[in-house]
This record gives sequence, structure tokens and C-alpha cells, in this order.
Amino acid sequence: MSNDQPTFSIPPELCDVLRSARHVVVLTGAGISAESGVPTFRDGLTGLWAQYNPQELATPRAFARDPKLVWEWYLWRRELVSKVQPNAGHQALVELERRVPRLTLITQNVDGLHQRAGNRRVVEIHGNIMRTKCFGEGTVIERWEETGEIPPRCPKCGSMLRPDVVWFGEALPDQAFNEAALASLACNVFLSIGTSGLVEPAASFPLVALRRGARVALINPEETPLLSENVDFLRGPAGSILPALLRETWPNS
Ligand code: BV8
Repeated sequence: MSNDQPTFSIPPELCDVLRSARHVVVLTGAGISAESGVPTFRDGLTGLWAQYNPQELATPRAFARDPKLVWEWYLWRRELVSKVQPNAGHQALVELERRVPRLTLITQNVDGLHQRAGNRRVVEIHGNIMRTKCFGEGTVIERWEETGEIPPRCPKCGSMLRPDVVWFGEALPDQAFNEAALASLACNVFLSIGTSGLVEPAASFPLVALRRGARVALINPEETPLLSENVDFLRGPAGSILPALLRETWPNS
């Protein structure tokens, strides 16, 4: 094996629990889209945006201060995401959904790649960059007049339009949060994939599952705070680890 191959081992006990699980929860972060070419938040954005801190831009304050800059940042990300494809990690989660009685796929990502890969039940706890909403009323807006003004205006009330994503300091959508929290309480296995585990309340979902006796595994190329708990650590890229995990769990498929 060449030395740049990921050197991860898959605990057989994890495969056993996964094979017999009634309810599996997966939490994904930007890392699962990295192999599709979508920059993660901490790997730094490229080009024009390298000088900006996403945590500074993804806030209501940034939008109030410079709505044109924030709108154009999301337009750049939307165009980037629309040109990429789901990768082997996304595809493995579609297969996982077929293999287990119930999969709750919670994603922090706003790129819609899980749905494009074919997962049917995706809980988007931070919204979706392809959707646009009225800043004033919060209603999703699908069509508006392009007058050249940036950001464009809501055709109903004239407020500025904004991406339908959850910014720092904003509450998560009630339904998505409740579904994610309830699944974390009820699952047998919780896989945390491609997330630095620094953003709340998403980072607490695996801890909720752990406290309720679920088996928890971190699938990530680098360590995260989750490792301070009694969890499995499969170190490496999701695009390699997830297909291997499925092969070892369901070998005769
Ligand atoms: C809220 C959408 C309350 C926008 C995003 C305690 C409790 C509650 C809140 C807080 C709290 N402490 C602090 C807070 C506030 C804040 C927060 O968590 N701050 C942090 C920075 C400390 N939380 C909030 O503001 C949340 N709101 O709690 O509201 C409230 C209640 C009522 C009323 C009002 C308010 C909202 C947070 C949501 C923010 N929006 N995204 C957009 O996308 O533009 S967050 C955004 O950043 C992502 O969605 C994601 O969640 C986060 C980035 O994290 P990751 O996905 O983990 O990405 P990252 O780059 O960090 O890591 C990538 C990982 O992948 C790395 O580990 C890397 O090694 C790995 N990787 C790389 N390559 C691969 C790979 N893995 C696998 N395979 C590979 N090939």
C-alpha cells in the first residue's frame, strides 16, 4: 500500500453494531463535501474570499453592515456548489440508507449534495444555500425582478433578499432541530463525519447519543473535541472510509 493511503482500521464491533442497528444517525460537516471540491470553513476559502473569515460573513451583522458583500459571497458559493458532484462519501450514505431500517442524516452543510446523491431523508439544520428568503418576513422567495440592485428586493414587501441559511447567532429551524435532537436521543449508532465539532448546537448531538448508550464513531482526517469521549475514531477522508465501512459491515453485498 502506498504511504499516502489513509491508514485507518475499522473496529469489527462497530460493524456488528451497525449491522444490527434499528436507527442510525449520521451528522455531516463541510469535510464530506471537501472531496467534491467544496472548500471547508477551516481549510480556508480560495481566491477573493481567502481574506474573509466565514464566521464573520455568515452573520446578520455582516449582512446589515455590507449586504452586497454577503450576497456576493453566497452567489460565489452557490455557483461553485452547482458545478460540483457528490463524491464516494455521499454515495456511501445513500447505500447506508438502503441498508439500515432507519437513517436520520443530519447535515450542517448547505450545499444540497446529500439530496443530489440520492438520500431521501436529510435534516438540513443550517438551511440550504440554493434557497433564497426575504430578510424582512423570512418567507422563501423563488422569483424576483433583477433590477441590478444587489441584494435584490422581495417582490412582496421590498425588503432585501438573503440566502435561506442559518447564520451565527440565529436559531436553527425548529422542526430540523427537534428532528435532529430526537433522533440523537433514540439512535443505536451515531456517525459524526467531516466536522470539526466546534459549532453548536450541532456539536452536542453526538454527545446526546453517547449519553443514551449509542455507539459513536468519528470519521475525520484530524482529531476533534469529540475524541475526549469514549468513541471510535476512523482517521481519514470520508470518501475512502465510508465505502470501506459499508464493505466490512455488509461484505456479501
Ligand atoms: C444558535 C450556515 C442560538 C451558513 C453555519 C452553545 C450553544 C448554542 C450556541 C452557541 C454555543 N456556543 C456558541 C454558540 C454560538 C454559535 C457557535 O456555535 N459558535 C461557534 C463558532 C463557537 N452557534 C450559533 O450561532 C448557532 N445558533 O445556537 O442560536 C439561538 C437560540 C435562540 C435564538 C437565537 C439564537 C447557529 C450556528 C450555525 C451557523 N451556520 N452554516 C453558511 O454555511 O454560510 S455554521 C457552518 O460552520 C457550517 O454549517 C458548519 O456548522 C460550520 C463549519 O463546521 P464544519 O462543517 O465542521 O466545517 P469545518 O471546516 O470546521 O471542519 C471540516 C472538517 O472536515 C475538519 O475537521 C476537516 O479535518 C474535515 N475534513 C477535511 N477533508 C475531509 C474531512 N473530513 C472527511 N473527509 C474529508 N475528505
